[in-house]
Amino acid sequence: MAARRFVLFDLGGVLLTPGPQAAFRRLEETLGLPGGFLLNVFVKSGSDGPFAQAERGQIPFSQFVTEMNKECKAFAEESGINLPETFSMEPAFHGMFDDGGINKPILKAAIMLRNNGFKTCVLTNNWVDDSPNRNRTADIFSFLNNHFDLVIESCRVGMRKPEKRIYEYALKKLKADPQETIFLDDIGANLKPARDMGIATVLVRDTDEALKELQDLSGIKLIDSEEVKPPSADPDTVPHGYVTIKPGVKLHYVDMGNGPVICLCHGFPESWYSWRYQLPALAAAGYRVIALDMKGYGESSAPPEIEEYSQQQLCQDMITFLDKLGISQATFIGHDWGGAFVWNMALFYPERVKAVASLNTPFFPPDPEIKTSEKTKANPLFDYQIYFQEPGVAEAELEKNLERTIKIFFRGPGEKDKLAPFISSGSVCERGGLFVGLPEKVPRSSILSESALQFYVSQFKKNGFRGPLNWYRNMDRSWEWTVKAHNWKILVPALMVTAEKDPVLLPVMTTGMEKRIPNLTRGHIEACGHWTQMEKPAAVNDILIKWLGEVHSASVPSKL
Ligand code: CPU
Repeated sequence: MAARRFVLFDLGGVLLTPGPQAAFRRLEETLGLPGGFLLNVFVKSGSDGPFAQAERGQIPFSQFVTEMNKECKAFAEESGINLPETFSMEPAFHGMFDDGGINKPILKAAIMLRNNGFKTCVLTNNWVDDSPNRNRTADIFSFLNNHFDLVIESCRVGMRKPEKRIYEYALKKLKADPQETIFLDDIGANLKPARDMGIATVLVRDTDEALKELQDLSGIKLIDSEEVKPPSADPDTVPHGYVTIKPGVKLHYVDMGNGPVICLCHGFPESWYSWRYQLPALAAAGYRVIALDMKGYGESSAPPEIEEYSQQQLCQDMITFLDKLGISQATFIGHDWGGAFVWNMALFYPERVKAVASLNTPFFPPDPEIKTSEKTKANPLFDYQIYFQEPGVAEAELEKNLERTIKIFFRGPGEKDKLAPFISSGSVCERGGLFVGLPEKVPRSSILSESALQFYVSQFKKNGFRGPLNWYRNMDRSWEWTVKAHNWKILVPALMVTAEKDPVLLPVMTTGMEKRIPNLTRGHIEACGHWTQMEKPAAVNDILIKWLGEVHSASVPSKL
């Protein structure tokens, strides 16, 4: 028998719960109507009545409601039921999913199947929604379009379940055979024609039961499986933007979603792509997410001068970037060097910063008595930063074999292989190089897929490591700038997320941050090393979305 490789999901009642039938019951209860009244009217109106017409897209929702109200009145009269003068069935469709919403375990299963090479499809009977509530429908469909390979809406294709031709249409679009396909619906009558065609069907009454059946049919472990990786932004299809901040210098960014602006600032040696698992999740949560290639990286310009990468210059660049995009305020989230940078944005430009969050990087206020270069020399963990000072030296080592460089950097904590779990950041000067003593052939870590590795390599091919290393070469220039704020407080809403196993930015380094950031919120991720966003993407997304919701509560309703 052919292996099942395609899965069709019904929407209302399967992916969204509790579904239309529960909404009908609620309206019946509110109006004191006999149970099943509305369903009876629907059944009676038949396969050419207003509901079927709406589902085939022949009439929009508003017209369907007018017609259906007439039918309800006629049916009530016939059956001696008292309908209030003002009766309308429209409220049954209002907030139909407000009690529940997306069925998370089913969505998780759909994502896992897709991550395992299955093609996933939503097959829904729906209508053209011109109701005042249509923005919610828009949120739902734009979310589905991003999480499934295909979304088939009956009202767009002029056919509806249980007509056989809509199943044939779905199979043709997916290039699937019935024997390769599984279909989940909560209405038995919708499953019947599909089953007759040879499609495996699952009647969804109870989520756990349905998942068991889906697991057996697909052969993929869907229950009690490990944390599922959230969907990733794809460099080829995500929207890209470019802002020229001065002649010859541009910043490149990726731009997803709609709502209050969030700027994501990556660290060394990374890319906008380090936020690939955060972009779709934050966009779906109701934000416009801008993930930059920081100056010196990827498709952004990489001027050669060291001063171009001072914290003062980088912050000024960011202000110009916001101005040119017409963005007055944004929430800044940074990791590693991006974290150090966003703390400075909050300190020096609080007007432009709605809120600030840092992954791994503590807020290190400058010591007015001791220059940063001296402080760095005194910390053995930061010895690599001293090695990075001499222009050209680390460039030569890191650019020699880009694939090896990226494979060495991006490793999780305690990965058992011939390499040390992480490059040793100490004694680098003494060893005469960061990679000295490491083998020529290095295995790729499980946190980095082959395509992610190739993407990072392609990005560093463009401008090499000079710009990125220049971020380290402004220690005392940036110290002089920041020292005037050595005792200023950060009062914008702030979040510090520590990563238990980061070997360079240790959680303990954040002790005492509350003195300077009195309203600091904290998050902590266990068993997480330095590359937080790709090591623990679901945990990062959960922490960020919860905190963003608190910070933006007045302006952002939760989307789904
Ligand atoms: C690890 C070990 C050696 C060399 C490079 C790395 N991050 C990768 C992590 C480098 C880093 O240096 N971050 C800075 C950010 C600003 C504060 C100091 C640390």
